[in-house]
Formats: sequence, C-alpha cells, structure tokens
Amino acid sequence: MITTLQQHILQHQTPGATGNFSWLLSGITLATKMIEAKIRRATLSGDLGSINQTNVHGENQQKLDVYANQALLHCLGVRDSVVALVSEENEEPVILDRSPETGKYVIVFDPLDGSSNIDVNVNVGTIFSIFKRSEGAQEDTRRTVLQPGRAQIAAGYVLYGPSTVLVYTFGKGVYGFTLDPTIGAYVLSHENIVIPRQGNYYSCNEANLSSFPLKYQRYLEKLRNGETGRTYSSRYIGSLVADFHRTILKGGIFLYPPTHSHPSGKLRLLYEANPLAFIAEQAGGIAIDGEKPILSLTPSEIHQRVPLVIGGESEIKAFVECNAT
Ligand code: AFP
Repeated sequence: MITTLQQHILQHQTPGATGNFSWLLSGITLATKMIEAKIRRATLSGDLGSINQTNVHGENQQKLDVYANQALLHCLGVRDSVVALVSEENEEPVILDRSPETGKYVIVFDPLDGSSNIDVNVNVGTIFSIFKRSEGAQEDTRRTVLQPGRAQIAAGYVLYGPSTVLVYTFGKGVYGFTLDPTIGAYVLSHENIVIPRQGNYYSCNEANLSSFPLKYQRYLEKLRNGETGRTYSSRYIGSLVADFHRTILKGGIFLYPPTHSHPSGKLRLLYEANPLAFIAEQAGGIAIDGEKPILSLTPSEIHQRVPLVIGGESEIKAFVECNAT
C-alpha cells in the first residue's frame, strides 16, 4: 500500500538501531507539518507580513519566519538526543544540557527559506541537516556545530508548494515524500531520485549578471549561445528550495555567484549549501563553491556565506572546463 517516512526510516536503519534517529526525524516532520498548516491559512489568519524587526543578518523578519523557527526549536528541543540547534534566525547556536550518552545529534536548519516570496503566494521551504556530536563537544560547543559538510549524516528539505514535499538523504540515495493532508503523513512519492546528467534549465538572478565574476558571465554566455550542445531556458524563483527541487528533478544548474553586494555569495554554507550539496551528490549531481566541492569546506562560523554552483554532472563539468580555458 503506502510507505510513510517513518516506515521508510525503520526499513533502512541498521539492525539494532536505538530508534533515536527516527524519533529525531519525527521532530522535523511534526514541525514542518505545523509550518505548512500555518502557511496554508496565513492569508486568512493575518499571519502574512513582517514583524517590523530584523534578524541577525539585518533582514526583515516575517511573522512566518518567527513561527517556523519556534516550531523547529520546540519540536527538536524536547528530544533528548539533540545537543545543539543552529538556526538561520538565531545569532548563536542553542546548546542543550545533554550528556554525551544521550545528546548525540546537532541539527542545523533554515526554518523558512525564501520568505520574501510568502506574501505573493510563491513557494517557500525548510532546509535541515543532521550531524553527530563531535568528540570533545562537551568542552567546545563551536567544534560540534562547525563540521564540514562531509560529516553530515542526513539532510533534507521541505518544499511548501502546490503540494508539500519532503526530500531527504541519509547517505544511501535520495527519497521524496508527499504530505497526504487527508491522513497527515508524508508518503513515499519519489523513490531513489537521480538528477538528469544534463538538463535544459539554468537558474540564477540575472539582474546581477554584470557583477558576477567573469568566469560566471562567460559560462552563462556559452549556455545562452548553445555552445555546450544544448538549448537552455532560464528559470528563477528566488526560493532556493524551489529552484533546487526543479533542478534535481528536471536537471540543469543553479548558480548563486559572488556579487558586488555579496562578495562571498549570498547563501549560507551550514544550512543552505551543505544540505543541498549532500542531496545533490547522493542524486548523482555535483555542488561546488565555484572551485571546490561544497562538502569539503570547513566552516569558520555558523552563518558563513558561500557561492553555490549546483546541478547535473554535465553542466557542472562544462562550468569547470569553461573556466579552465
Ligand atoms: P529570502 O529568504 O530573504 O527570501 O531569501 C531567499 C534566499 O536566501 C534563497 O532562497 C534564494 O535563492 C536567494 O535568497 C534569492 O536571492 P536574490 O533575491 O538575491 O536572488
């Protein structure tokens, strides 16, 4: 019949597993169901718009940003297996007083990505990533939240669109689940997602083109001229989760290069680039910061920004080759 996310985790977990991991993920699924329910009614319930306050990055905080953050902090914070929570909306990590025997996991998340799109009813998403608590974390909390992307044990996102879809990996392929609102469960809908080797879309904010480094401009010109052997169309939603979801299903490439206003790129390494890079690699794609694999980067601070070039093998190789000549 159906396979729920919970069943899927149980089917794939190693024999003798404690069940902590599935309990942890149930915290994420519960929070994202709360967020999706709030989003669906936001226009009617007066939950759209900003709270006239800026977050740690100086960005205007939306009411739904605040709600989504609280939902995740609550649903994950009550789980004993969590020792630290890192959110885009919090300046510092939330460290929980848990012994190394019980508090084994660190969760990093962007509660509501693309929130400036909410008011116009365009897709938004939640992105998350899970790490094991690193050795010595008791004394040095920085070490446990600043791990390279390769150390992720699971990552995923939820896209709040015409339907609500949760896509995740725990390092053995990528699976997609669609929320069935009639039973309140995420049901397996995308078995073993593989990104097409080559696609037909490129995705970037072309209004910034003149401030992209030359290598990016050259590559985009090649795509527009059909020099890579394909005719490309452009698509850009401005919600990373939605742009990435299209890229992983249909193929192509998404780029957020350095710009004059964001010289290190705009996106965040820990809770945007890393989780999507893990998913992309598991689906057969590639994610780089313009040069190096995203997953090889060791973060120096939790809100660090990074340029992101992510997509199918053919597009990323063409990007690298174009820039080597
Ligand atoms: P908001 O959460 O402020 O809407 O930003 C969304 C985002 O972080 C990411 O989801 C988009 O890919 C990117 O910013 C869009 O940025 P530009 O508006 O500069 O294209």
